[in-house]
Amino acid sequence: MDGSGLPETRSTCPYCGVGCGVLLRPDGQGGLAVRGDPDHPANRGKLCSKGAALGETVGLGTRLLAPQIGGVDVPWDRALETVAARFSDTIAEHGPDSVAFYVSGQLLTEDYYVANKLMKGFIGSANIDTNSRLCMASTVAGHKRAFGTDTVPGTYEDLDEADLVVLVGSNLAWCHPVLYQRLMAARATRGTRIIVIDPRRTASCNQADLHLALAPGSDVALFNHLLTRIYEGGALDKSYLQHVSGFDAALCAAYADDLGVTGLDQEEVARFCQAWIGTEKVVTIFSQGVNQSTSGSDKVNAILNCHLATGRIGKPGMGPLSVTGQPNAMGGREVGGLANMLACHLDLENADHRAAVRGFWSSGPLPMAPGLKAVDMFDAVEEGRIKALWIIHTNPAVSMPDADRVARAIATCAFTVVSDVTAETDTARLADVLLPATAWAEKSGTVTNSDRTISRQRAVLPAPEWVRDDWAILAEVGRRMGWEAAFDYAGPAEIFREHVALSAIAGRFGKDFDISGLRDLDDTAYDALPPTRWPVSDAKDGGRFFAQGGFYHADGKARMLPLRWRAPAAKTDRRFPYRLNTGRIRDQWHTMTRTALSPRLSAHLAEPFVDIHPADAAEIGVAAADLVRLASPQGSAILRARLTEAQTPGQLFAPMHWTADYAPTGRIDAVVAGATDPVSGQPESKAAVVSAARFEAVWYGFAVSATEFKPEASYWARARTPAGWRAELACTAPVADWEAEARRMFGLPSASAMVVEDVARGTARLAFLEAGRLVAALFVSPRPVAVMRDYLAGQIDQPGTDILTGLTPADRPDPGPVICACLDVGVNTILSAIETQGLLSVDQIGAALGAGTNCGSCRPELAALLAARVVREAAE
Ligand SMILES: Nc1nc2c(c(=O)[nH]1)N[C@H]1C(S)=C(S)[C@@H](COP(=O)(O)OP(=O)(O)OC[C@H]3O[C@@H](n4cnc5c(=O)[nH]c(N)nc54)[C@H](O)[C@@H]3O)O[C@H]1N2
Ligand SMILES: Nc1nc2c(c(=O)[nH]1)N[C@H]1C(S)=C(S)[C@@H](COP(=O)(O)OP(=O)(O)OC[C@H]3O[C@@H](n4cnc5c(=O)[nH]c(N)nc54)[C@H](O)[C@@H]3O)O[C@H]1N2
Ligand code: SF4
Ligand SMILES: [Mo]
Repeated sequence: MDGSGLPETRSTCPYCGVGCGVLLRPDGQGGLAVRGDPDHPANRGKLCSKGAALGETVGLGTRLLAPQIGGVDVPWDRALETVAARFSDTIAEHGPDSVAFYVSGQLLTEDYYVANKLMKGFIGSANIDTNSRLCMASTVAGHKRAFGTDTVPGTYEDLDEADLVVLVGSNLAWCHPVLYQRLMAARATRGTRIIVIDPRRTASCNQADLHLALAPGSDVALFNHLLTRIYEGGALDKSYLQHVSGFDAALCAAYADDLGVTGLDQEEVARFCQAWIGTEKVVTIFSQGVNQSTSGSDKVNAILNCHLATGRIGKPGMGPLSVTGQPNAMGGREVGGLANMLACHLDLENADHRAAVRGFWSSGPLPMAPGLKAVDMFDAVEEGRIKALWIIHTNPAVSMPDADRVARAIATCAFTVVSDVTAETDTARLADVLLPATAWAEKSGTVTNSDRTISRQRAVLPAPEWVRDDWAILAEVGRRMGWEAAFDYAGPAEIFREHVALSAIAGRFGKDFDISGLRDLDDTAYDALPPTRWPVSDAKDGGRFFAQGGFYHADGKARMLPLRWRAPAAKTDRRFPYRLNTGRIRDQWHTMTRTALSPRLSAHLAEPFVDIHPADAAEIGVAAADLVRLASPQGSAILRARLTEAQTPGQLFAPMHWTADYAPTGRIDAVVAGATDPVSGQPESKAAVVSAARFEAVWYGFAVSATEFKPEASYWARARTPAGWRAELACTAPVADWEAEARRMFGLPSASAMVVEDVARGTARLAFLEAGRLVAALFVSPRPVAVMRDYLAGQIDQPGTDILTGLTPADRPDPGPVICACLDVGVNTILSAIETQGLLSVDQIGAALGAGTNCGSCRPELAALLAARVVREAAE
């Protein structure tokens, strides 16, 4: 309970793998107040902008609220019968490998456990794969090759104790903001040094001591070089090396590799190596810049090689730390959710393990070989080899590489089921059957974060009448397919207990994933389960791994691997001269089905963009705010140009988030090829090759509206605002009658209109009023429209008399795009306070404006604004 008298419930944030604890207080009308849980070890009360805005995303406006077949609402009984019958019939006719599940690292452990049991245990195929293939597969493969198991050796506490933290292919400031804030706190108290290894300058570089902008894909060469320097610098831990095999071969290969391919300055590399070698307490954090590569597994092993050679692993303040992306990426690895894994870290290809699991489940024979990995799975769908596909809690028509082809494959599959919470996703539109799932705040279960901490997610909102939990839908289909006893679960606690019992068997096989210590958890204890780091057994409790060796290969040793750098699969050439990098922005989550519901989160970056170096922009004749058309052999995209020296010439960066609902030409995976790492099967989402050209529009527009609207134009991107919607538009076709066009777009046949048209200049400004208040406005120009966007969005529902200049009245400055999402402070407000009040630090900005004082996610950007000011002053 807190001061308001309403009960608060402890739960876990449903976004990133930091796994922050949240305290949720329902308002009794479907709304939710959210704050950080001060007692959760992952965040100790902190939240980032996305976590803090969770309350804005629980509305039912976009929810899928009833099962559908062919777009028509049907009773659950019919939907479930259809799914069970179609899967059973397909298996009877074409065998178990003709069906597949494509699931998600956002499923709860209990959901995931049931999905895996149904496919591997009872359907008898290993064709279950997950979006973790696009995310963590290279780390899983790297860990298994080095350690003999998929274990993260360290814990978050290591960040508090490290003296050097190296971020490799991780934009921690935006993607794991609460961990980043924890690192900043450690830096403030102990001066932790930070080195970022990333081809572009990111928000994570703002507080870094060194940024190595290496050539895309060249990480193996850099870490191979570090290994040779470790050897020459006398930093080997010879006594630790008795726990390690493969050192000589790894070192030989490292010497044979070519540092030159990194394109880095020798002196910078020397500084990096000196820092790494000279600092015992070093943590290397790595993420998608490492994993999403055709040499992703090798990149992971190149990093692990250096930690193994120095014995800097599993000890306080040191070790490799793979940060997981999704809230339950780790839990999915525990239940064996990938096509090449068995449950509880047991091995699909080990006959004893299979026999043990089969006995435990009382199932039929388990598949002996790995199933189809994500990219191969959708290839098989396209070729008609998969004839029934069930997609759960993921949006592959947006997030898979070669996304247009994947969408076509799904559309042509003989039978596709999609379980989602959102009625209209790009994937859901292609399904035969839609199954409505309970959403995050309505469902109950567990998730495991990046440092192996299992946390409870607890239902606090009443579920809409016709939605069901993912585990319950899967179990019901299992029962209807004829396996009543195996799927007869009363609730998530019972599933969790079964998972615990299976982990005890894994423990007896000597596996690391052992949570048998939780075996006596009754329903009440499960409900009350505090955050618990595994392993939890009579012999072990939640600590670090491998400080004294104890690896999981048969000889008990870790393996160092001989590695050689390999270039990304796609090569730039005259037709496709640019390297396209993709990734995340601070305030959107993946395909935006939840974060885009929040006007606050939508205000940070309101449309899809491509970051381009000014020299490249000049080359193709692109100015700031122009639109750019990217094309690859796979497809094309149109994005807003942002000119920035954060990019290296020849390289572009675009976000992964936009969908057909928010910006149809912004779906960046339409241009990304499906090349995969031969070891992990993970696609190379960060190194496509593209051409880039100015998109020649005959007019550009900016629109605001009180009600939802979907423009029709060659380019459009829309976003929610506090009072309605805003949109950017551009088109290659001229418009004859702007008023008619605007009325149609806004759905306002009879609102009173104010229209100012300058036919000679090709500009038009239109405002629509109802009862004297502004309901919509459109600004059109043959050049990208220069109006005060945030000011205009704020004029909806206001008297709206003199807005047609598109500029703010002198006494009402335009706040500009939101930097601080929590306190709603715009960039112009901050810049003007820096100027007029002479602010010198992030804390001073906080004191003056409040910005950066709540969740802290924007502090790196505030620091960057200050730094830009200093640079300008220096130049003046
Ligand atoms: N705001 C927000 N946070 C999120 C998510 C989100 O959608 N939004 N998603 C979550 C998920 S599922 C994940 S997986 C994580 C991902 O978290 P991150 O991996 O930190 O995020 P990304 O932006 O995908 O990529 C990280 C960086 O890799 C760099 N990179 C590209 N190529 C290379 C290379 O060859 N070498 C190196 N060293 N770096 C390279 C990119 O420039 C980019 O800055 O974020 C999680 N957190
Ligand atoms: N180009 C490029 N592509 C990428 C990446 C990249 O860096 N670059 N990153 C990749 C990575 S690391 C990842 S993790 C993926 C993420 O990509 P996706 O998994 O496709 O993205 P999400 O938007 O998280 O999709 C989750 C879906 O589940 C639905 N949902 C939400 N809650 C529930 C629930 O409780 N039950 C059910 N059944 N459904 C629910 C949401 O509405 C949404 O449709 O994208 C990958 N794609
Ligand atoms: S860092 Fe932000 S998105 Fe990640 S778990 Fe914490 S509050 Fe959620
Ligand atoms: Mo991810």
